[in-house]
Amino acid sequence: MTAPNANLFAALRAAFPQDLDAVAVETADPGQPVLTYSWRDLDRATAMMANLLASLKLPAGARIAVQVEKSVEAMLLYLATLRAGYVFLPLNTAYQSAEIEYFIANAEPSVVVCAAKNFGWVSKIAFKAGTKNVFTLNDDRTGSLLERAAHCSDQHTIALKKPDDMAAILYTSGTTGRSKGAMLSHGNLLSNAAMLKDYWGWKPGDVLIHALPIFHVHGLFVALHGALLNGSKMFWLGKFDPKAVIALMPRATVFMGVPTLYVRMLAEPALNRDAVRNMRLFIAGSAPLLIETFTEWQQRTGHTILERYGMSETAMLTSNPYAADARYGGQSERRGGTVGFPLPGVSLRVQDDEGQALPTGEIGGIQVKGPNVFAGYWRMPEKTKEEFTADGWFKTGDVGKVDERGYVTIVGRSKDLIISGGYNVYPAEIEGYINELPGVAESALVGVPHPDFGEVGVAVVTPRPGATPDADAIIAALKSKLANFKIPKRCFVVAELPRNTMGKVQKNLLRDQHKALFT
Ligand code: MCA
Ligand code: AMP
Repeated sequence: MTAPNANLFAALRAAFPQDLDAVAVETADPGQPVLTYSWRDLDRATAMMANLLASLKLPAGARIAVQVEKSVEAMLLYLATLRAGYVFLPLNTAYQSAEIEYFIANAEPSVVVCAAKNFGWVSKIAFKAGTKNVFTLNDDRTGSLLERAAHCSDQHTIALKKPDDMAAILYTSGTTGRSKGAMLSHGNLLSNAAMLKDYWGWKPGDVLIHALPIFHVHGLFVALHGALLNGSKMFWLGKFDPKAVIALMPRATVFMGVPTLYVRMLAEPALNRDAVRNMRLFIAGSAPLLIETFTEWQQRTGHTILERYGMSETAMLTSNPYAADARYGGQSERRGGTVGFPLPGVSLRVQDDEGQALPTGEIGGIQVKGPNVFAGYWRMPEKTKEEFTADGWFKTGDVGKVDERGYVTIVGRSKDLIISGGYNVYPAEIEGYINELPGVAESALVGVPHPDFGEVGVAVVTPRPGATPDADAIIAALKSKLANFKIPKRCFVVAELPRNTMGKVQKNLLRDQHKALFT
């Protein structure tokens, strides 16, 4: 007997509702015309794009790197890449040329898709790296990708895939050195999506408000797969807008967002019990949800946000319960400040630095195992080895504990990482750029509390002897090199950085010193 097709798209396609003319996606950006796409449109458009990719005669496992503004067509390109059996490589639109150059050189994509306005510099980088095909795709349904796909057939047989075949590469930075590409398989993504469909109680009639970017796990996998696997309609926003999301709520049932989105909606007087009367579930993740936000949301709307925890390397790992969880004595409470229980199929343990398992309630490094955990980093076997224990558990770099009721709490990170508005900023990367600037001896980037983004980066810089580097000039210089969310929100030039007896910079002291800058 032949094995069933493990292509993730095959599972998503099988979940399309019987009525293919029903609305699958409705755009909802304020001030823009409303566009609707039926399930038939999704099927036909992904077939045409998949046929275009197939016509390029790409090698097996070819990477399709995509840096475009969020649009329904960009989402269809992701689905078409799965459908054609290639590997999707999404890139944040904020990345600038030095960042893109690294990703393209490292991943060696066969196809690069970018916005027409960036074609000049992106194609130069891509052609230099040996990429043969560069297409454009704009958020107004124009560009060479769609022009070429328009000539392709709308019939396409979904490419045959095995569970371990790679579906996507998501770049995630390391504590030292450059970004690593986490290789996620069809099996990783489908097992996670299918389990979440069940755990979060997706049901007929659910409607998702999709307001997250689609170049990271949260928007691309958790939200999108959730809706598609349930055959659910999506309201589609190219950019998050708190007023627009609140106005959509009476016609929707599910919303997912990073904490900043909840903070911004709470600032809107229109957010009240009447606005959320039809909503079934609010989910938060990607960064810690402050207990104040959790409580205020409960008071204003009567809804308890369900917080969950995941990573690019693993998709979702833990979640507060949606309903009574029989594995944990039927507990159903969504507890603020915790990230809930390990998801079904996911094993989680807490270890100390010596690799000893820690008892309930004790704080240590969180390690995980499960069908969702990635195979490794693209072309970095050594890095992959470092991140796994000898007995095969993935070291998350998050520090936490499991309480006697089974709830997991994240208390910190052993990795030097700042999460700002749901985006990751790796201090080592930013410090590297600052240290190269004229007049700079060394620098330290620390995360401090911020009312909107949760946490933001602040740079502390020392001058070279005789030099007087200017804080504003440092920020301005970084802006021309790095994605905007990575730019420190403030910069200080000081005589020296605090160090411990081992000579290591004491970032905790700097963090403490600047903790009230924005609050
Ligand atoms: C924008 N800015 C930021 C951020 N976003 N600064 C710090 N952190 C940010 N996240 C700055 C820009 O640099 C700019 O500054 C100014 O804000 C306005 O930029 P704009 O793009 O207009 O901002 P925005 O539209 O208001 O964006 C804020 C946002 C966005 C909507 C919160 O950051 C966002 O969509 N975040 C979600 C990220 C996400 O999906 N993460 C999931 C990762 P200037 O004017 O000075 O240039 S997946 C993940 O983490 C794991 C696996 C998981 O568990 O899900
Ligand atoms: P990424 O590199 O984008 O995959 O980010 C993954 C990291 O985001 C995790 O290792 C955590 O540090 C953090 N994270 C995700 N969800 C949560 C959450 N609910 N609470 C705290 N941290 C989170």
